[in-house]
Amino acid sequence: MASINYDKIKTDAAQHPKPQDIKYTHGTAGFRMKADLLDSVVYRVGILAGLRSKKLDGKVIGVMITASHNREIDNGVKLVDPYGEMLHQSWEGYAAQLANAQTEDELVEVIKIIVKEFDIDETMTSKVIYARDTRPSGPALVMALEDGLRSIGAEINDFGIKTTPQLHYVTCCLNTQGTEKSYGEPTEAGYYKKLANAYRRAVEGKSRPSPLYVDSANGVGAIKLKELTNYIDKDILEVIVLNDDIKTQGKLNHLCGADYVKTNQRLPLGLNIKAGERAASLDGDADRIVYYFIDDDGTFKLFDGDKIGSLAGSFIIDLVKAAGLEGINVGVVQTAYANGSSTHYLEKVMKVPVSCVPTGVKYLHHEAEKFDIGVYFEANGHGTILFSLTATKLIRSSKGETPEQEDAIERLRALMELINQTVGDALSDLLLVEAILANRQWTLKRCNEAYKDLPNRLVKVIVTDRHIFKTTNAERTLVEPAGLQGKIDALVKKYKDGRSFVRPSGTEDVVRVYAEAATQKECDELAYSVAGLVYDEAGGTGGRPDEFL
Ligand code: 16G
Ligand code: MG
Repeated sequence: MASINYDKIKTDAAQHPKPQDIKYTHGTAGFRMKADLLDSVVYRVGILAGLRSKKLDGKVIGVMITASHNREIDNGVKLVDPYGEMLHQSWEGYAAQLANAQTEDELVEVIKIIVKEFDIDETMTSKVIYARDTRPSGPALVMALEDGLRSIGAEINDFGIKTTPQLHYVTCCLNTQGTEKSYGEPTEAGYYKKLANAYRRAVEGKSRPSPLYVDSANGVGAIKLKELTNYIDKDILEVIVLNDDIKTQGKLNHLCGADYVKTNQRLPLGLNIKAGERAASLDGDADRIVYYFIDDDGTFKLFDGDKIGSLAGSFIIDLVKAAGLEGINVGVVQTAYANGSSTHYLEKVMKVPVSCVPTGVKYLHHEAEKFDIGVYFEANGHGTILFSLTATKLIRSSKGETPEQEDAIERLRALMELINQTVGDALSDLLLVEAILANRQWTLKRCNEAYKDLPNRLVKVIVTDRHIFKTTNAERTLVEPAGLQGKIDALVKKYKDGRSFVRPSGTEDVVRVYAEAATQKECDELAYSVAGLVYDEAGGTGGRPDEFL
């Protein structure tokens, strides 16, 4: 392989000029903003992916073009590291520098700095696989990405329209082929077969739960979920896919999808379930899922990521015990958004260790890796379960002494295959929840009785500069603006079971305020008082969020 051709980069980059006066930030999940501002960023991310692959001895790097649950006019781009993890943090700053280099000369300078900083062998091969969701801006951004990849001389592999977790899956498969960590067949069909076979094994001998209605946010999840269900016999799972219009412009995530349902705590448009029925919503790139049902009295009941995580955690713990594998330690990882009741239930009732980390998959994933089996779920519905290599080998090789033990071990083996361990995956998580319902022979309403959520409220505040907000203690305490936390604490003290925290969003230009308290009224009061405080004291713009005061 030849060295990097900097002249070619200069010429190519001129086709993707950086707009003036825009400062790009690498947020929680890569770059995300209005799609028409992303051309130069995506081109440069192509170069970055090539460099990252070179640094990792030619391992395959993934690039996903999506803006998840954001509006349809937004888009985004993020890198996937070789085993499906998010881009290593040490590279995020350089990603931003690349995106912000104003001229072609500056861009080349930054590339040279990266090469030097990471001691990259320029002649090393680089391999990149990429995919996109169904957004109308996707194809043009893919072309910009391909230009960037060609500029750096990467071997390219277009994986087409996929869910984000499918890209994580295939990246991991490509990099583990033929090793003891071999993750599966590196194709879309391989993904479906792996999940479908595992589901069949996980529910062996159990009767089918009632049909599941799925709101797929009019996004990529609709086509991929239908595909997946083609691999699973109707006798063991019946899924009715709704909000599957990926053609009509403006429908993606509009009044539907996991984020809408979680935030508004109500049914999405296009889905009318009756008492006793259950449904789930995916987000725009199908890496989040929340469940819900209509109670006998007609009320909407949300079964969010905390509930899913708690259900999965308790099911796994029971299986580990039933399998006679008590040596395996199970832990749960949450963020500050986890409902206080879920943390209480896990720690005090299930007696599971619970860690709290900052928002974002990169933090949750790494913390979960510290356990033999680490369950991580964000309240918003993003989550998965990680099995360490030791736990995997033990579960694979164990022989039960009784038929009951053998059965539990076999179910654990099936779950290990069923769960997409590379990242939270709405389709895999859907099968996980359905498998638990089938095994327990419980309704979702019965699962929901494990604990009762504390009323909670999330409020957005628009401020002049969200970057002045600095947090610590897994985002539960504000360090800056100085003095604000003390005032928040004073408000929280007034409410029974009150809790509130403030953090800058990593994906939107807003500050988020979360609050919970004993009753919905008190919780709303607390949330809006804190939001008002932030607005007044930290540069609020565009209307004070004081609807409830
Ligand atoms: C991104 C994160 C998700 C997080 C959310 C928070 C990844 C892959 N995704 O979607 O984990 O919950 O951002 O958004 O890390 P916020 O910072 O705007 O609240
Ligand atoms: Mg998403």
